[in-house]
Amino acid sequence: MSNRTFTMIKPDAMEKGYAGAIIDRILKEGFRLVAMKLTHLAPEKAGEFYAIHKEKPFYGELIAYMSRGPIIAAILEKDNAVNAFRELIGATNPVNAAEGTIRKLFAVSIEENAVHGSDSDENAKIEGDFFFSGLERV
Ligand code: FUP
Repeated sequence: MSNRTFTMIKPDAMEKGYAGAIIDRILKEGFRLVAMKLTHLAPEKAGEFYAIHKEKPFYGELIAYMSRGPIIAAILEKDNAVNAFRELIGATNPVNAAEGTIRKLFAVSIEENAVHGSDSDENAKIEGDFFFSGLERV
């Protein structure tokens, strides 16, 4: 089992100024930051990232939302990272998210749900590689 996962703080959470609180919560849960950057997805890049949802009715809105403002992308490390992080963020739809989870606290709706968390070790690697090519040094 891999000890890494990938996350994004999505545009709705960024717009509301929740980034600091979300990162604080992630660190307090014992995740270590492996890589992190603030970036802004072009619609084509957002479409590529969510290519798996291409045929879904919500795809167009998902791409418009994910590219409408800056996001923070990060690779996180902890034992059993993928499952531990999905537990921390809660269900995709905040209405169904458990009390105290990040989506329960900060998400608006299933469409604008504040954070992303990889759903498997394989996708964590693919998604991390999508944004980062290694630890950057200046
Ligand atoms: P999750 O793994 O919890 O991020 O959820 P999914 O991979 O199922 O969905 C990815 C994103 O698609 C969600 F974060 C928001 C969007 N989505 C919708 O807009 N409507 C839906 O009914 C389902 C997902």
